[in-house]
Amino acid sequence: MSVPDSASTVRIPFTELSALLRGIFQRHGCSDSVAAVLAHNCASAQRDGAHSHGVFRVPGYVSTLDSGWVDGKAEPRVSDVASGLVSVDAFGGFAQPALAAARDLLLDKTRSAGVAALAIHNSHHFAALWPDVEPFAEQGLIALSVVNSMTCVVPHGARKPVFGTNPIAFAAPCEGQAPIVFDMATSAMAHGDVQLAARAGRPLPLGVGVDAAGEPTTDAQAVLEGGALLPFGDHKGSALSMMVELLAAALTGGHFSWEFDWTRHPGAKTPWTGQLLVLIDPSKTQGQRFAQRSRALLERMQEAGLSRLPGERRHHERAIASREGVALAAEALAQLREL
Ligand code: NDP
Ligand code: PYC
Repeated sequence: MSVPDSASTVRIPFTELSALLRGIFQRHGCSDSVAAVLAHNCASAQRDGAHSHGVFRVPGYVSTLDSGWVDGKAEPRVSDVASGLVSVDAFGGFAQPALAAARDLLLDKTRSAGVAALAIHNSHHFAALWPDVEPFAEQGLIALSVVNSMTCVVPHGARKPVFGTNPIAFAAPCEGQAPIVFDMATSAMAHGDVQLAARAGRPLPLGVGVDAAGEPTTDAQAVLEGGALLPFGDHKGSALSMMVELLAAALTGGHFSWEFDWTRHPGAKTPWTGQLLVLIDPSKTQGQRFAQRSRALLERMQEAGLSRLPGERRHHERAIASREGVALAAEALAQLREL
């Protein structure tokens, strides 16, 4: 499924896209509640122009569900393990329904203690991470989340892949505007974007990946077929990616990115790993002042010449989508309708 270009773009209402996706997930083995969560997540990514994790991912979800690698009907088990800690066993299902199941308890703990963490394990995350943090900042909280994925990133100074593309997402309230949100892979490029580049025959920038012989390459296909990605920012991104493995897998009880074997499930695409989410209630230290201080920082950055904030492009796309409908390629919509 391709990124829409202006020639082939169609627009449909968000609710219609969500309903279409929900039906697809149900048809391919998800319970109604899991299908609703995944559909909302995927439609939101498409709405915001987050193309590497919008409808482009649907064939991957479907082939994974059909392969039996993930349990679309798993019932997450939530455990209240400590005053500031909730643990969820996703039972081989998706991470987002596990987060949904723990949300109320996590919010109660954060509101009473000022800080709380959610450790999810035995879970599959195949999506953008910002939808997991943004809603908390809309409720006045600071949220930080990390998830590890499948081994395809060579640690800085090493020769073989160990890490996943391991994103970090952060969201914080800001007075008078949408929360400040960033969400970034710790690899030089998300795997999804390498797939999109390969599909479009676009070269990658140098420094993104290596081929099967470990040589630098700009050929996206060579990265996907036996090659590997590199961390962003050399040793610095590599250290962050290592941190994500420790927090999302070692701490939660999930698999490291290199630890699961999906070879007996042809079509499996979703990493079977773990996720950590930390919430902080800034009103406990700052009252209403945190959001004002966020605003002051942004204004200072803008006065210094900053023309674009992280998250700004998504909000721009979201505003257009709310007026005109969610954009997707005509052939992608046709493929969804077939599915
Ligand atoms: P990008 O490099 O596209 O963007 C990273 C962040 O930087 C975003 O918050 C983006 O905001 C912001 N940004 C981009 N360009 C600028 C700019 N010029 N000035 C200021 N801010 C900017 O993201 P990635 O390719 O690293 O990741 C894409 C997605 O892939 C993420 O959603 C991530 O969660 C997902 N992913 C998921 C994985 C999983 O295992 N589930 C694994 C790896 C990645 P904006 O959004 O507004 O463009
Ligand atoms: O784009 O790197 C990625 C990715 C991995 C798992 C889900 N998305």
